[in-house]
Amino acid sequence: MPPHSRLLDRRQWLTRALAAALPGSALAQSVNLLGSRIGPSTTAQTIALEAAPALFDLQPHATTPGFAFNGTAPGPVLRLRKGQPARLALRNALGEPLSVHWHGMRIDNAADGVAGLTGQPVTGGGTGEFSFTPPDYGTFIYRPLVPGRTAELTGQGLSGVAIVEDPGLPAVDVDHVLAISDWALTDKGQPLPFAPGPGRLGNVVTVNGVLAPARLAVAPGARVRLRLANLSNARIMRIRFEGVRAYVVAVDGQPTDTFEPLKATLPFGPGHRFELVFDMPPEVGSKAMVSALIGQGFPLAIIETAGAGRVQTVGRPAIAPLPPNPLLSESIKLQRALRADVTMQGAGAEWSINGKKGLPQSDKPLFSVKSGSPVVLALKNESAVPNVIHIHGHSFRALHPFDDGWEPYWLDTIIVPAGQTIRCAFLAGSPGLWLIGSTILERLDGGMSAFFEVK
Ligand SMILES: [Cu+2]
Repeated sequence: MPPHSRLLDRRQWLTRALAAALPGSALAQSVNLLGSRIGPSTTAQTIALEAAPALFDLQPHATTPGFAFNGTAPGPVLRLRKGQPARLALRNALGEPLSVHWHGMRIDNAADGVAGLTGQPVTGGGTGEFSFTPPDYGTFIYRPLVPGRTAELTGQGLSGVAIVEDPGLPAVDVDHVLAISDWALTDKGQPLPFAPGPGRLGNVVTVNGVLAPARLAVAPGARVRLRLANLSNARIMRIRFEGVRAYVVAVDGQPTDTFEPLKATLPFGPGHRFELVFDMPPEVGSKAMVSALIGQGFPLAIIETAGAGRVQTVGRPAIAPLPPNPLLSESIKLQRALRADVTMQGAGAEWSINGKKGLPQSDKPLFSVKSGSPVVLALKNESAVPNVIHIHGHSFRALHPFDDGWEPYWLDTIIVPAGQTIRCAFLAGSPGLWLIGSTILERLDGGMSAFFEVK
């Protein structure tokens, strides 16, 4: 086939994909679309996303201008299948370049969506097509990653949750996403100005695009799986579970041995995901609550038993772990690891790693390593505030401070307290240039990023 006609085919495919995913009128009406609710789930391996200006109803008697994927913020929950190629058709109806990064997914580097590092962004008014194959089950985040512009693009509403669906074992009665965002708004609902700084903390918290708390009615005795994702630009919170015994079954998308969090609380930085399973009490009107420990405690979600239906709880097995991910090695030969420091510094609007500003200025990798080789990074936070650091395309283990033991879960994002060092270990994944960057997006834009090369 001559290249000319192949190009036409690609264009035709893109148009068809967009037409299939968006009702005919949605493309034309995407401006002035009133809807802050999370979009309906899609299960297609062909994902059509349109990023466009939108209006949200986040406060009474006010509309908030922002940006939306397919008309909502967060965008639709994307449900993908493990090991099967997914195709993204992206229409960028904004006036500036846009990329889509699949936060936490260990996919090919070319699909990682770091503008200027792993590929080129889609220009304003343009379209692009990307394909990737998710290797792991789990809960992930999609959002723009355009160095210098990520904070504003995301803070205006562009982010969403992507789920790679597992077989649903052990079985639960309810599987529900809680996507948490915070918005910095005036009392008239207008976004406060975006400016470089240490991080934009919101004053309006939404869960799945509606004002917190989200309310969920389930059958008495229901076994519930909650998938929490922190989509906020900068908000590090502690979350607490009340009214039930909640067990963590996955951290940052990867299954873990189940554990009950200490004092029923978890640290929850931007970019983190947790999956929890718990059993609701058998009585009608019982409540469970997920709250953020902000101020006196702030309810994010209230789950209440209602209705005449009753789940069969007699003889039900205890809450058990998800099957482990066979692709993640249980042993990493630390003695043979390449070792490198990732030193975080900064304040105000100026942030750096190892004394250098990252993308788009930096052009040299921190280190180069062969695929499959062990790597140990010392994540050193020399700033006066906690930092949240994320390694693209890899899941890592946090090592114990005084020996080479490790925490019993995998992470792709970690909170490093001020003045502290946390070491982490992983096996270098697929070839390419992988970003290490702050998930406090104002710091990412302000220079807190670097990258390494896998050969
Ligand atoms: Cu990421």
